[in-house]
Amino acid sequence: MNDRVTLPASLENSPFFMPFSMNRHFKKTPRLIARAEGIHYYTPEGQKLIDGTSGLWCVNAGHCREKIVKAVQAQVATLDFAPTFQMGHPLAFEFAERVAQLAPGDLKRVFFTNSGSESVDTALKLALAYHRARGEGHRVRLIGRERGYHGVNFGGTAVGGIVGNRKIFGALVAGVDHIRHTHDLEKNAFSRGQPKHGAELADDLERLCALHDPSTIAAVIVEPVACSAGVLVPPVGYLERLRAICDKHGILLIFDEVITAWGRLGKPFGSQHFGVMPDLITTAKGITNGTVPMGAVLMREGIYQAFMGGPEKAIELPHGYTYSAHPLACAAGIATLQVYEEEGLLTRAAELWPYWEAQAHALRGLPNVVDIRNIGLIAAIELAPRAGAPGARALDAHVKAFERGAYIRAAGDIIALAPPLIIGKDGIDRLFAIVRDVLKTTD
Ligand code: PXG
Ligand code: PLP
Repeated sequence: MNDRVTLPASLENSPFFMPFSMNRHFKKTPRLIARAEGIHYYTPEGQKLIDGTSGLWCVNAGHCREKIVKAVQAQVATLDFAPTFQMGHPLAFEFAERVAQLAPGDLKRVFFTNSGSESVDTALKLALAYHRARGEGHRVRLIGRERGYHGVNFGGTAVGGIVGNRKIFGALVAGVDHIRHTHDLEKNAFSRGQPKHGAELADDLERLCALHDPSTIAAVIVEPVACSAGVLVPPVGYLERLRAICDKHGILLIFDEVITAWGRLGKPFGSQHFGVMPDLITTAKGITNGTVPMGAVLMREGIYQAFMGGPEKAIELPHGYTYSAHPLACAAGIATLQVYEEEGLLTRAAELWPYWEAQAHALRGLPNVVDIRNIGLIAAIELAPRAGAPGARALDAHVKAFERGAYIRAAGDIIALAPPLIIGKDGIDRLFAIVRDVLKTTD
């Protein structure tokens, strides 16, 4: 145990402004984590918790993996930081090569960022600049989807479709519109895998094309599975239809794979599971197993080449972050991909899928459960909200689960589960036993 972990007597007046948190409530009744190993977290008092959400959907290979820890330790003592603006360090090129090897189709060019939010804003800027470089600078509009989550920077907030994340931040970015979301409990409740109904919701993009004229639209961004808004799995045929409409109108399709990449759906990328190729992919989280912040944008060869036409002694893309391709992140990323490969983790969700699905759907019939849905190693349990108190029921379940030995996420009244891909049947049983017990006793 890390002997530097000291517990303050009280957090009530702590200066830490916690992200996406109920600060005052949490600081009165804190739930702290001091240590992690494999699929478990440990509280400062030593209580063991199953990590039911891979941290925040990022620790796909499980916690504190020796190979990754050692790679980062060695790197920090060798090259702590090096610029990648007009300079380079070998690991950046090596890591890009390894990411490209796993990337689908011809999405083999890699731009490094430090988070999913930065990946999203980078992809949106790339889309605009790409069209301009090809003489289609009139394509200025960006289309997102209701209930989409694309991080918290200005572009991502603007194309995002979770109302609570947008409404207090002013006018955001001009020229953004949204297609309808795909969630339809009346038709699709208790679907296993992709729901049957709703492919035609992709046609909502045609509505926006008719409204704005397609020649003004640069890109459409969607999550292949909308995870943050409560695991909205795309209906059968939906993503294919979105792809066809984008092709018809010359619109770039961006898949935000910040959660669906790195094995979560049983393939390296979610696009490969669905068999639908986007033009750009945003990724982060699992790219370094959550160890060191990093993100990346993958793009098709034609997009990269569109920037390479000018004079050689000119900066092709005036965009990048101080920490793009940070040496620690590259070291963590290379070791992470090795662990994924050695342990077959990028396809393991496909093997666990039937067992996972059966255990998830076995919760049907418990109090207040109005839907259960699943894909890959992801499941969501949607609860009916308490009258006048949306979110309260799932928050209670989150707190109760913590007390009983599991860390699970609540998004509104939806419980989301996505454990590390190293989990076994025994771990899945233990996780669902706790969730069952919690649901039985949550009024
Ligand atoms: N796009 C998608 C699809 C995401 O899921 C981001 C962008 C932003 O990534 P960063 O690294 O900037 O946070 C995300 C992040 C949750 C939860 O519990 C989900 C995310 C982050 C934190 C919590 O659903 N997704
Ligand atoms: N703000 C100022 C004043 C800066 O100098 C920089 C980077 O040089 C940034 C913001 C952007 O920081 P980052 O590159 O870490 O995103």
